[in-house]
Amino acid sequence: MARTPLSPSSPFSPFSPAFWRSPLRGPWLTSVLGVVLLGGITVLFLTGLVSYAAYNPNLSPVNDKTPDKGILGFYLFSWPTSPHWLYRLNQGVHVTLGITLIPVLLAKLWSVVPKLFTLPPARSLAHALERISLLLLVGGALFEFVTGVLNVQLDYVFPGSFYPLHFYGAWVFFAAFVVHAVLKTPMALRNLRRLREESSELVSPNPAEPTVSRRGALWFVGGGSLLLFGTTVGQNFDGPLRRTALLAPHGGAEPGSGPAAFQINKTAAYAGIREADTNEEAWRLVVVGRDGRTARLSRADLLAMPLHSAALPIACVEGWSTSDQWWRGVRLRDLAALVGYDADPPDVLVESLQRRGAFRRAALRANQVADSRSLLALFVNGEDLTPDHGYPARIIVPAAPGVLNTKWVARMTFGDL
Ligand SMILES: Nc1nc2c(c(=O)[nH]1)N[C@H]1C(S)=C(S)[C@@H](COP(=O)(O)O)O[C@H]1N2
Ligand SMILES: [Mo]
Repeated sequence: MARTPLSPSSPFSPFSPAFWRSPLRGPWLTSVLGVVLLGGITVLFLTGLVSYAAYNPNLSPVNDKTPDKGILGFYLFSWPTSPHWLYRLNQGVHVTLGITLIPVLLAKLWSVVPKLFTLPPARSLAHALERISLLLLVGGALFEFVTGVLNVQLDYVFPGSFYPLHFYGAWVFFAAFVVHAVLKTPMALRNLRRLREESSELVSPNPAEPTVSRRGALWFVGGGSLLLFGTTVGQNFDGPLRRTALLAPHGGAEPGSGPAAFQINKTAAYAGIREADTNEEAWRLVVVGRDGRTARLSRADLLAMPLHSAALPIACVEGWSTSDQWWRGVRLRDLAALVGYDADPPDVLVESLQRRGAFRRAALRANQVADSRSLLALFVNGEDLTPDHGYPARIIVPAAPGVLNTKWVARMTFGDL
């Protein structure tokens, strides 16, 4: 055969094993990285499923961004309200771990990249099936990491469709991942225990001089992960620690100073909230209940109701969260009682007066309405809500994702959804 650069016998062709010269590649390195990913990706999948359940996706059609999820929604459960930091912890782990694993994923793909170029493409049916599953595995991994990072960094670049993409992608990816893990984990563990390199198609037949040891390479990957971790994890804390989150989104959205100095997602200006709509004269909260019973309440009316306090965080799907803030306002279940639901309050649909941007309404479950810490907050940390945090009134619910804590509330409709 002519030795054209692309023929497998030419050392200049990626289809030739001799083309891949790094002396680092081999079963040990691939196995170490694989075992780290085995644990890490399992945790990512589980925290991802849990996070999805936290949205109350079955409160259709308001919250549900994946209407055709079918049996993939089999596990959905009523998201609890305790412990109040549940979503904060879960989502913090999901996003921080996902970002931290990026160098490990890239190193793992690098360590096996020669296999991509194996010829012939399929030696047998079984081999063909294995390669297709690898396509789903690698494609799925890249897809999930890329959509996750884009969502965290760019805030819904795919209008309204991040949820179905990331949700279905997770199932495809994880199915391929399970197959791969079942097939490869026993061998990976053997490779780790033996430590000595056996012959393997991963080992270059034509290795270049090493410039770094395998352990050195591993330290390099670990160092990359540590760097990402260190520049991300701070977004889960207030104060100076948040400033260490160099990679976190909203790095520029300065929360300012004073009692309301905690992270802001969308500002009042962004959401098109005008003072003319929120001042004492203009703003009324409309509460609708049993048999259409309706109450129209000014902020003064709300202040005349029993006020309660709760220390609760804001925790966003993007992976940032605040520590507990002191919210003060009217209990959601007291509002339900006002319109005919004295005992056993039902679900509620909350609508914002916001006109701009994607977010307008969110639904809460009966168990969330019933919790005595679930408030229509009027104050935070001892002062009136600021416009950016939702003045005149916002929802705050324990353990719920931030997106359910509607700001600038205009209307609440109680009833089973
Ligand atoms: N009306 C309205 N409410 C909203 C939002 C919004 O864009 N508009 N963003 C939600 C999201 S995604 C989060 S994380 C929290 C953030 O609250 P904060 O800006 O007070 O920190 O508000 C929620 N409430
Ligand atoms: Mo959010």
